[in-house]
Amino acid sequence: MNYRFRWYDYVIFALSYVCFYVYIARLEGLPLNVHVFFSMPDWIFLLVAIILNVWVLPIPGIHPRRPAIDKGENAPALPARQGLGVAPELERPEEIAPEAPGEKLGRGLSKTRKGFIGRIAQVFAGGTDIDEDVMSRLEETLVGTDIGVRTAYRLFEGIREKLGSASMKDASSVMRVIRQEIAAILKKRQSWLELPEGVRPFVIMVTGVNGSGKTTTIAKIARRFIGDGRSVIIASGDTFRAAAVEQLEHWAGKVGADFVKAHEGADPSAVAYDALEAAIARKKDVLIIDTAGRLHTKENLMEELKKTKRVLAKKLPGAPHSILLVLDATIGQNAIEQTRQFHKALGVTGIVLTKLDGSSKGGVIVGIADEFDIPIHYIGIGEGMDDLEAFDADAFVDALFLEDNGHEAGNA
Ligand SMILES: Nc1nc2c(ncn2[C@@H]2O[C@H](COP(=O)(O)OP(=O)(O)OP(=O)(O)O)[C@@H](O)[C@H]2O)c(=O)[nH]1
Ligand SMILES: [Mg+2]
Repeated sequence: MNYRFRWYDYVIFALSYVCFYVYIARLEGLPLNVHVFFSMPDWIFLLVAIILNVWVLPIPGIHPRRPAIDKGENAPALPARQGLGVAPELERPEEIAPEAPGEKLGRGLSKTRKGFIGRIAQVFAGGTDIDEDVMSRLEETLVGTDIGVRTAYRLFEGIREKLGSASMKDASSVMRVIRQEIAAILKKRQSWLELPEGVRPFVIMVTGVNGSGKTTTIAKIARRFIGDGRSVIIASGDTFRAAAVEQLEHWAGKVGADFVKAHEGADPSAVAYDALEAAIARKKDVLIIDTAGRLHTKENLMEELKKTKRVLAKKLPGAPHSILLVLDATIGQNAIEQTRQFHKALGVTGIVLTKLDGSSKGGVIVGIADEFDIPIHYIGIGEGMDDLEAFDADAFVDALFLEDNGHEAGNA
């Protein structure tokens, strides 16, 4: 397990050894140039040394330290910090045993598993040899899935090439090759959203069409950061609907983030500017800005988002450090076109694919990963605050190829 130590942890650690030295030095009569503490009893130094040590070291039961942020399956299970206004229902009850790694993801991907990998597996259901007939059915099936036509052909060519170079002519060998090809595509896009040292506040602008899950995802991300001990401030750039501002304020309160209030109809970029000023003044680690998903026209929306981006950069060079695009997996291939449009207008730096739990069209993630050189940071697999996972390509592929009997299809 990785633990996150701050600079002052190292200082305190060093200090504890200074105290040890003073204690030993006084007992043994070693040279000691510090005379100021001479009236204190020796045991005080030993006690201070022990307390400082315990403060720094992760000791289960006494001082369990928080794991480092976004390290795969550890991250979602992070407990929320006490005293930050976290609603009781958001906390994971102690007595409920945590799900085994991958179990939740396996459940979340069950529909996509059937709708994507299940369809491919059907091609080989007859158990016949892999002849030209089967291969052309495979090609047709791939084109018919949600990965997009271009990716389907690329994937098919990759499979054919691999099959040609080796004598793998049974169904399980072909499934293994398909699995490898999909894993290779997804792996290129695995990149967790880490806060770089020295960037404060780290500004995240969250974009995406109406209803894609932006606001919910913001709350989930904020909760993860807060669970890791970071301070978060949230602002609503979706000022076109009073309900949108209220929804975000509600979530900010629940996860224990500060909220910059904006009134309905306010200029979204002015709200973003004020929020950034507040984040700087309050020395927050992270600022997350929600944006509108729909305006009168698509052009209006993109212009508004570009303006917000410009205003942020003017106030703080380098901001926004992350432009997240939230995509709804239930819309399938349309997510590819949405990515194209948002990326062209804004230069998206990371993707969150939501609602995988409710979609059989999650195969679109392969198309997005294949077509765009944009990291996929998170996937949403439910409406709950813990139902956001850092995208882990291996775990994702394992869950995707999980068979109903719990075995993995196409695994070597
Ligand atoms: N099942 C499931 N539902 C989700 C997920 N993420 C978001 N939702 C639901 O999707 C609906 C829309 O989510 P919002 O967060 O309001 O979406 P939005 O993009 O902010 O929407 P607008 O503000 O209208 O543009 C809500 O009912 C969420 O609970 C997910 O990963 N899984
Ligand atoms: Mg919203």
